[in-house]
Amino acid sequence: MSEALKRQAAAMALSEVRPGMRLGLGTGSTARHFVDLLGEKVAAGLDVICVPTSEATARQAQELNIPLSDLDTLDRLDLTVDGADEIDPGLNLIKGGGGALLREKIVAAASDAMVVIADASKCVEALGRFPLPIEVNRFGLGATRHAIEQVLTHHGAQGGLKLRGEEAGNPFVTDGGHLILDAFFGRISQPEALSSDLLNIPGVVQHGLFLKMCSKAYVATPNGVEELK
Ligand code: ABF
Repeated sequence: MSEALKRQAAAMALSEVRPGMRLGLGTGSTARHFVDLLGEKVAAGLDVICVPTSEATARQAQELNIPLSDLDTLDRLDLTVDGADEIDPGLNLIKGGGGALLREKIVAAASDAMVVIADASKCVEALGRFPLPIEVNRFGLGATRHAIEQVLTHHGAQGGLKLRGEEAGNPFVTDGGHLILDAFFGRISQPEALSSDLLNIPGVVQHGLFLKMCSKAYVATPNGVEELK
């Protein structure tokens, strides 16, 4: 999907931004368009304060002179705009392909509304085609991995578990200093149960299922941007 279409979805989300808003800024190539467009509005005088979901987004926002804060200073946000890896018909999401899922979830949970921007390739009938990212503490990795594998078996995962970056000999490390295990399901039939089973494992920091968190999605198609809610 072209960058131009992603930018159209980002522009639709931008139309929801009002002066004085406290915004969460997502991560990824689609969210990057939103931050770009927001930077133009800020340069033209729009007054907003933003919390970034990654160091990468923070750098981009700083270059654009977008005022930044954090969730120590602001305990609630009005709106978060972020991308996604998968969107189901109920607006449940898989996120974390970009490795920023923990901060993305903290920021989204602190927001009154979460708007997702994406291209149509992200829409699925059921979550799970995209490997589910699971952020884990480095300590006890082997034991955590074993416990996650048992959960995968219980939930009928069709594939295994891969430590992100392991094949390249360079494990991916998140902004929080954790590792990511990607779980290959094929189809997730009980996302709520899977979510709680994963969070019951002590070494699991967070996972990329965002259930009932997204209030609206702008999905770019070759025929225009569709609003889903
Ligand atoms: C973030 O960026 C992630 O949660 C998701 O993994 C990814 C989507 O990236 P893109 O917009 O580049 O497809 O939103």
